[in-house]
Amino acid sequence: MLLENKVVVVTGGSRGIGRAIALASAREGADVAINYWGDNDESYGKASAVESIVGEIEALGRRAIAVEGNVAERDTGIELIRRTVDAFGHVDVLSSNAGICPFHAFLDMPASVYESTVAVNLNGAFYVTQAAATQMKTQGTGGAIVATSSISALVGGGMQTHYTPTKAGVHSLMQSCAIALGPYGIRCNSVMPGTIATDLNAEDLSDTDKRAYMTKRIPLGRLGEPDDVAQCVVFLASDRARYVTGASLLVDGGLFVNLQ
Ligand code: RM4
Repeated sequence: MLLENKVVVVTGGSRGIGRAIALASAREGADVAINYWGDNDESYGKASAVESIVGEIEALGRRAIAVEGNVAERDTGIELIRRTVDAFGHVDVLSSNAGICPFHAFLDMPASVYESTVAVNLNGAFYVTQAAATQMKTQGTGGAIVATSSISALVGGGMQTHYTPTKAGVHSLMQSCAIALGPYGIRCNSVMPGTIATDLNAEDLSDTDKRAYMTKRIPLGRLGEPDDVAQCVVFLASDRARYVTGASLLVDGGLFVNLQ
């Protein structure tokens, strides 16, 4: 068990990649605190997405709490960590995963779309990382922070001019936090998912031509699944990566390197 008795905090943990990270962490022996925002629809049968993930984790014999809040607000991260410590006594791992990507053309993009994307993806990552690292420093036993950056930290998207800079920022945040937090034994790394089929891009990939184009560009021949990313997050969070900090791991099926 790679995360035996660890306490893992996952932002955006009720759906998509975050949900997979929460489940994978529980399967590896962790108790999990899940942040979610406005996810009350009954999208998983009778239960909401967050009730469903809490139930799945408890069915694995691990503990789970769900804390609602918009990570764009600084107090959300502070409250999330407080509630986690109240419930489980400590924090060992942060998966800073919450993110949005409302695809939009550049020239007519409203300020609200740009500003909300920056607020959630970059400001949110900064605030929740700060809150978790403060608790880890107080605990004095180190920790691991894994941020969900993206292939889009390295390449662009014509409909993602608001989004790609935030993912580059998250990547850079982890590099600087690795330096700032290394003295406390806190490791900071990022994963860079490629095109992973989730709610985030369901509408975009409902265009069958685009879905086929993206799939054709991927050397492994398929879009990614959330658990493909979650397994890499578990590795970076675990003691197997004990000497890895300031690093980033592409999880993209070879998409980034595939020019021809
Ligand atoms: C990723 C990449 C994918 C897109 C998601 C939303 O960074 O651009 O192609 O589907 O974002």
